[in-house]
Amino acid sequence: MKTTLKIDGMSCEHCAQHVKEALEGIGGVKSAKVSLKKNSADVKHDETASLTMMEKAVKEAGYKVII
Ligand SMILES: [Cu+2]
Repeated sequence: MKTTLKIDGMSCEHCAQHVKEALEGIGGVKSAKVSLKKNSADVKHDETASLTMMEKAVKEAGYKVII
């Protein structure tokens, strides 16, 4: 499965890296490709990783998922 998230609050590559690590720390997420330029994250995951979990992880890292 692949989910594209819109991320708010990223201002540099470190932010993008934080978001990537936060998303990849979720069980069920295989990889996360974060684009600072597009303010988005392409997340490859299985059915155990929910959108709610992704939102929570991004929020805990200090950023926001825009729905
Ligand atoms: Cu930053």
